[in-house]
Amino acid sequence: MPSQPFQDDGVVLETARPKVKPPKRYQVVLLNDDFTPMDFVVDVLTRFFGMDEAKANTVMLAVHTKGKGTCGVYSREVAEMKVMQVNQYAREHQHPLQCEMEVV
Ligand code: TYC
Repeated sequence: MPSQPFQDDGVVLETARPKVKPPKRYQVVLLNDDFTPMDFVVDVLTRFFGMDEAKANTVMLAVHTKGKGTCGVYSREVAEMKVMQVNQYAREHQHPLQCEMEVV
């Protein structure tokens, strides 16, 4: 049995500080325009954002009336991919639909 059972060899213990911040999140938004057909926007929302028909209709009408609307919130990489896919799909179909991402 040592004479000093709590001898710590001079080691100083400090409370650990968190070294990393949680990663930022990004919302993917659709912008309204006067030319993209409503049916096409509903197709985009079901195809790329996993919405059912009813939810896609609600979001499409919100974008149509308010000018802009959120499709979902993702990591930067996933949000970038969705924006690229939606804009490419819209161009392939000759629609001016615009999709963007914004940090939350
Ligand atoms: N405003 C379009 C129309 O009346 C429909 C529309 C909705 C377009 C949402 C884009 O992000 C959009 N045909």
